[in-house]
Amino acid sequence: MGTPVLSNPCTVVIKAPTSPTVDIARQELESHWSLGSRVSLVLNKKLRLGEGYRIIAKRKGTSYEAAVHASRPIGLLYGAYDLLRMQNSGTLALHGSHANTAVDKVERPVFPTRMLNHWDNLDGSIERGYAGKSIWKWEQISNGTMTETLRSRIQQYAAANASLGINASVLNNVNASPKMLTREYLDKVKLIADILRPYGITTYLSINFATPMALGDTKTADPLDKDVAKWWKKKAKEVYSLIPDFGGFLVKANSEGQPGPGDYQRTHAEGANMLADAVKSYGGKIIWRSFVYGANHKNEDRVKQSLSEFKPMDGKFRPNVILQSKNGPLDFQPREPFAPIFMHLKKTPQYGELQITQEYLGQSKHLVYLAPMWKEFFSFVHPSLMQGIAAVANIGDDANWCGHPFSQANWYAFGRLAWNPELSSEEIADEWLRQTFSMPDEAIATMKSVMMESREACVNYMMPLGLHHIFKFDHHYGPEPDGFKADYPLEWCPVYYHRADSIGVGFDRTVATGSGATAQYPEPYASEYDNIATCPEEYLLWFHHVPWTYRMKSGKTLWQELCDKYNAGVATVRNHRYIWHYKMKPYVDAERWQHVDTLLNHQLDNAREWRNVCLDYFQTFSKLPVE
Ligand code: GCV
Repeated sequence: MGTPVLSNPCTVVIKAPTSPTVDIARQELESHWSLGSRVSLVLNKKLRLGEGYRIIAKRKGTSYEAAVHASRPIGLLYGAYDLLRMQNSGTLALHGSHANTAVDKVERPVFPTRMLNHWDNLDGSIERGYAGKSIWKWEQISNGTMTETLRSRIQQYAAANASLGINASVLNNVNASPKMLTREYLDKVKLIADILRPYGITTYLSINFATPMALGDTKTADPLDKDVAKWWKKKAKEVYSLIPDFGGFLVKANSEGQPGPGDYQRTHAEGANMLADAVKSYGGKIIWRSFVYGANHKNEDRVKQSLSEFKPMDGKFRPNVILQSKNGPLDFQPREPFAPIFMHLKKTPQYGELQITQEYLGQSKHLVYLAPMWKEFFSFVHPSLMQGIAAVANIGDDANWCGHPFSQANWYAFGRLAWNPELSSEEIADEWLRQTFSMPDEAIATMKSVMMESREACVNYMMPLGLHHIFKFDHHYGPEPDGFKADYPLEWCPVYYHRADSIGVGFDRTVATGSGATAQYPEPYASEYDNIATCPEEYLLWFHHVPWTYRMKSGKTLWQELCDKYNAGVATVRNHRYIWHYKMKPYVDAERWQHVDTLLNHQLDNAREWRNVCLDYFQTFSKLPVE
């Protein structure tokens, strides 16, 4: 996301009506484009490019002639950022072997909605946030103004997102405070929305389903109660009078203690539809999360519950309701099979929900590049099954935004994949590295392999072969395979998930002897996952309870393979730490080098801890030697 500072600003020729968005595009190019003295921005509605753009750039002698054509101002801005990305990642350059002498390309985003979900609370804390406090400094906004520091930070946030094509932002936590919808806060939200708008970002809010009752305006939050419906209509009118292009509400209902229609024996569809009616005339959307468990399907395998709950409701939602589901059926684990809900609901628009903040992947302490994980998801769930893609942000008020210097690559990768899920993880890593560090090609190649190996390494040192959710309670950082608390829901306890005993380990989800979760998958996956002989080994212990001495494809026993995977995970981190420590110092400024070096040392300690704690614990059941 870094850009070089220019000594000779270029001239931006604008063939478009003036607009704040075009103005930003002009300013960005004037300040950062250094490969030519002229760039044209041409708006032509007839091009029908939607949010997309066409870039034509040609090297002539010692500079490029470049033009961006688009049918909307936002297309010009996206095109301007793409030109800068090509410049800063060396795709366009006046020297060097990577550079293209001519480019003529058309770009259109694949997902219509490309959204960040902030889990930011009004008190400035962030649920699962590891990069400082919330960037929305609510206390710095009052009487229709905000501090200049805050305005500038929000502008930088908007520019960073627009440079990736992210076009929607939900400002607050899905565990939402009813206060969010008070006039006091809506006035503040309006000011933020005004800053985000010219960058093509639509503002959304998460809501607490019981808001009218919690604020003392109604006696109930029952969605079929007339006063409640009236309250929401009035509130929608108020919101849209302040923010005419407001996107809509994101709702976590009847999940992990949040209120919802179920509190009044109403269905999710009844709850969502009441809200959908309130925002419909303004073009608003209700994004309803399918992340529910423990209410209506108490004794069912947790990974089955969301589909069991929502499948019967397919076709019962208003057209402006979207169901948003996490990529896997459980909860953002380092590796999960895909969530089958995406294939089953045929009449309900759906968004996928990814998690950029590394709640279960070492938080902001581990270098784990997430693009390969998200590509894995898209390889099963075709992007055409989703109208949008959302991701839980990893952004905070730390100077470097995301805590770990390499965590920024995950924000970057999400935006790039939301624009084009066909991009490869390597391409994205390459782009990011070249824009973030000034390294020679060999060092870029080395760090690219570090990034590419990092997610598999994390799976290996935390939960290989399909193990899942054996994290320490509450903070979800370290290992706690023996975790069990009688006063907690069983679905929060690690022992519920690995089911280790003297025979073997793993959750039997087969149809014949287990929970039958395999049957929720479409063919060929259902049969493949159900049969221990054909189940991919990376999902083995997710779907099967496997004897310790079971022969794996490698010829080793399960126990041996488990030990080898844990060791491999640790060895990869050790190597990554070695590479950074001994090879990267010349190419990175002292502060960032030191920061990453310290974090990699820490990650190596953690990886060893994971391996030792897990193998020691599982050995009490397998009774086999750890090599
Ligand atoms: C916002 C997991 C997290 C919770 C989060 C929840 C959700 O359970 O640990 O912090 O709550 O998912 O996605 O709603």
